[in-house]
Amino acid sequence: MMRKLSITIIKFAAFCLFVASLCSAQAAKIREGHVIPTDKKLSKDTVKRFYERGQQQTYQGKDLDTIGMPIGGITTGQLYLRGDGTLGLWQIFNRHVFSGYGSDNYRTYRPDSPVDSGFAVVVESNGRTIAKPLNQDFGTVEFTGEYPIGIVRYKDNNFPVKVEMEAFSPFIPLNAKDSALPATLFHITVENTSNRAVEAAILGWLENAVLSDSAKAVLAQRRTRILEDRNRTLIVHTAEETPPPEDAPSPRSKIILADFEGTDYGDWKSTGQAFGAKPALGTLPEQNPVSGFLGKGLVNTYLGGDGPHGTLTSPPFKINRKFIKFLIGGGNLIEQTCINLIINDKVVRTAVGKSNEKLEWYFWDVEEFQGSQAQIQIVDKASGGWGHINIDQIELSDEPQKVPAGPVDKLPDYGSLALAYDGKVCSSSEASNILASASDTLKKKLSVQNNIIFPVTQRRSTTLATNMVKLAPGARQTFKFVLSWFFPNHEHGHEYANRFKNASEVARYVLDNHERLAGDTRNWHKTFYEDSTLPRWLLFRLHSTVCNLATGTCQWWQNGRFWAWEGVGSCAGTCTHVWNYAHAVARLFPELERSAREMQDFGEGFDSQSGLVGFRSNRAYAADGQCGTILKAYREYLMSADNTFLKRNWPSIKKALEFSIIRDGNGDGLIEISQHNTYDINFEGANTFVGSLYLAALRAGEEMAKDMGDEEFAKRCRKIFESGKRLTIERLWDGEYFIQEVDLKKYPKDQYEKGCLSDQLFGQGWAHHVGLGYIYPPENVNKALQSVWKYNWAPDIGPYNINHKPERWFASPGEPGLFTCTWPKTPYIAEGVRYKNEIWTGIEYQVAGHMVWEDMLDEALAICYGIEQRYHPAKHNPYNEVECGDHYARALASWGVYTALAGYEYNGPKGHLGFAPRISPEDFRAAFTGAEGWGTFSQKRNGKTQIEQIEIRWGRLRLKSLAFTVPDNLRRVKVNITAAGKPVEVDYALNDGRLDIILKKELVLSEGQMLQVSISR
Ligand SMILES: [Ca+2]
Ligand SMILES: [Ca+2]
Ligand SMILES: [Ca+2]
Repeated sequence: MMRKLSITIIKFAAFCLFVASLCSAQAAKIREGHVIPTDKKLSKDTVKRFYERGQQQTYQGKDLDTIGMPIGGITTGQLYLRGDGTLGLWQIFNRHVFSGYGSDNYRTYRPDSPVDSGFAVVVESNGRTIAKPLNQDFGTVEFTGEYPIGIVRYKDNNFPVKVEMEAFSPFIPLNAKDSALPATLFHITVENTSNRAVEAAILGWLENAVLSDSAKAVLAQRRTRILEDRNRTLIVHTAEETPPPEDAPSPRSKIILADFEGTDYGDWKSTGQAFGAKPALGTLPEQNPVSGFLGKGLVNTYLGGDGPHGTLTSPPFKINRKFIKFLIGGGNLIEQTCINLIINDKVVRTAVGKSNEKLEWYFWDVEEFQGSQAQIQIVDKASGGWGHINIDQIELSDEPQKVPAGPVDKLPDYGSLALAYDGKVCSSSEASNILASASDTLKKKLSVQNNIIFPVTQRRSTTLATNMVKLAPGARQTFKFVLSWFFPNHEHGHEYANRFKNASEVARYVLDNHERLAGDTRNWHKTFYEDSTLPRWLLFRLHSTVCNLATGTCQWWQNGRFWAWEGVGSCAGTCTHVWNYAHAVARLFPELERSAREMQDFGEGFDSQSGLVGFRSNRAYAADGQCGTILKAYREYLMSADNTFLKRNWPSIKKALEFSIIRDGNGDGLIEISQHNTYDINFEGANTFVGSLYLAALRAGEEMAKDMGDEEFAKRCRKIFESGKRLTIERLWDGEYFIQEVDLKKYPKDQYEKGCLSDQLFGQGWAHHVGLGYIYPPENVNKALQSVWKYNWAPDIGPYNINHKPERWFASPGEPGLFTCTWPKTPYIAEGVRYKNEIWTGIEYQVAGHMVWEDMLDEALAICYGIEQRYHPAKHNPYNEVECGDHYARALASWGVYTALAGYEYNGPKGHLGFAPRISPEDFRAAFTGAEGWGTFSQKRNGKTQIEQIEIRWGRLRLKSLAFTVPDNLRRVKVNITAAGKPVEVDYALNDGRLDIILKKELVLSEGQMLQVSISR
């Protein structure tokens, strides 16, 4: 053993010498165990496929199961359109849903559907009426979804009509309010495919799910009405406190079923280890303080920590009161840390804790079970975080517990839900006849009654049946529905509650403005997907992550502040270092990002004394987040129509940059002290992960200082930047890529030292995105990115992950992916940077976007295609790129790839727009956004001329200057410009293939107008 070790040491020393001797040379020998092939096995055919324009994707069969496309308005909750056109998830009730830290998010499953709703097509043909629900059992079902628009097609050869359902929530870039409507539009088109006339109608139904989470803990009733106005019909669901019965008998005295004050559990039976032999006496060892229980004893399964499992079951007892009340605390894991009421071996009521050690009152309405024999079972089946439950004082009572739920109208899931049909419905008797034609299961749950009140513990759905429409063979008819919701009692309120008072108002707004809302949404879809020359799969992938805005990840508070988790319910506070990667929101809805800068980074999270930007709106420092905040502020300034945002925030931005300069210490442009960062660890010593962000931030600071007339600060930034740039090459360049300067003896944990970090040029990518150019010499940048590709991207992550297990799996063996960090040339550091062996789509997009700027197009597309393969619906929901939680914010980095492909540069306040397409520059077309409008840009080259066209499809675009690229061999060109058909006077200059054009007079292009630039030899 000793001998073997010393040989290893000698080998290691020799290896180190060898590496040292190569310190400025090219590729060193690749370490054994670094089983990432340098040959990426990309055949010519595969690469060709990356670039093909291709078709819109359509899925059917098993592939439909995983699909869950967010279909509600941005920041209004999370509602899925499932692959078969049914709705899923239904997280619109302000409940904090935590989708997990990531270990189990990358799994194959069908999203559930806790709320009953749906549509059915009704056909009368040959005197027979048949109602056929629009779901997976229809026959052939096909899903096509390019966010924000989902289309589901239904066909059955034995059925006389086919149906197409188009579903979306209005989504209009730069119009955040109309994109943040708590509503979904459905256009259901029925086409007669038979050769005889038929009559057709649509049934639409919706459960009253108001108080969906509180139902079992409050005394309330649900109310459903059917309203008709202006040729429209609405099902309106609400709820309210149950009025006290008028001549109610006085309550009987309560019965205490268990108070857990004894020295054992009495006649309750326990299994497993979690409950021990007797009730706990308060807090258990290593547990946070437990409170809220009565007397001295309680059930507390933190016995030996969260690990143990067990059950504790009461003897059978007779339910002889209207309510069962108890105190509950501990984990909120459904079916895992819970208390159940069991009747005839069935769980009829259940409750979980709130991940809180304080016990709180909870009650079940059990009036319907009076007279039954029942048992109570307390369950601990969990071992992870919050894997325990606390229970005390179980009582039978005729009165519900008033505290702590509070008034019904203040509950988070209090509000209203509506389903509106834009047209006349048939009478309730006709509707009943139609319902009679439905299957028994459908019939049983639907009602067409138009004014009902029922206890909140009951589940009821209400139905609208549209008037029957005659359809000749080949004829079609579209039925328009709006689903809307209004749940204002979010902890911070909803922006939408400033504009509406209930769900029916929302539905009416959507229908009143239908033409514009649907028109603008389809216009964006057409401009982005259909009118583009980019590969359709790539457009799908890069836009798909934008749907994260319409999930539990993102919120828009009533005070106007945009706020986000990292992933759904996971890690709070619009984390600065995670949002460093996210470009989509800033480009599509810049006002939301501006609010996050202004109200969080330079607002609640800002320490104006020191300039610290708390990275979760707190008072904690993250070095990458701090520098990234400067870059984001610069980007938000560039995406503004004028300089008012910068003017208001410049003192804070400057102060925040000075905070980083102080961390640099000697102003040499390298930050060496401890740097907490997005890998949830601290880097020690100079490195280009934080370093490149710092240098790019200094450049952004210089530009902003100049625009604010602060020449002195601009000069200071430039001086530090120049020094940092020089020293980085001197000290951190290893010949192939950038390394970290660190003493591993002093800091053995969490560092990467001579490893190859995929994010090593994060700040350089940023610099390109905001038009700051190179912060390091181009040849080093290019070589380093080549090395990231060579050493960190695997066509199959399996072999490497078998050697080096990841903390969490976000890719499976057989799938491609880019590792966070590897050690291709020096020994693997098992204790090195955290998450090193994981695959994060956010990093992949960050690197791919940067590769596009460096003209490494094949590599960039291979990385994106790898994500596309991993998120094929055969395996995973293509709309849900996971990391720490579902719909992870970092994935919004995809927009950086998109803007890079166009070589997009924009400065709103200065009226500057430029393009340098990196993909098919001879024939390129893509959508773009500005501060006040969006449209499509195209470039066509032939032998003699190059034509650029900028067409505004929405809003307006103010222009003072333009920039394009021409082929390298052109030295002199002639430029001709027209706007809306009229000539425009310009000055222009050509330098190294870049053509800069200055308009002699500012120009505003409005919707529908086009600017054309003809460049000829
Ligand atoms: Ca007790
Ligand atoms: Ca446990
Ligand atoms: Ca320094």
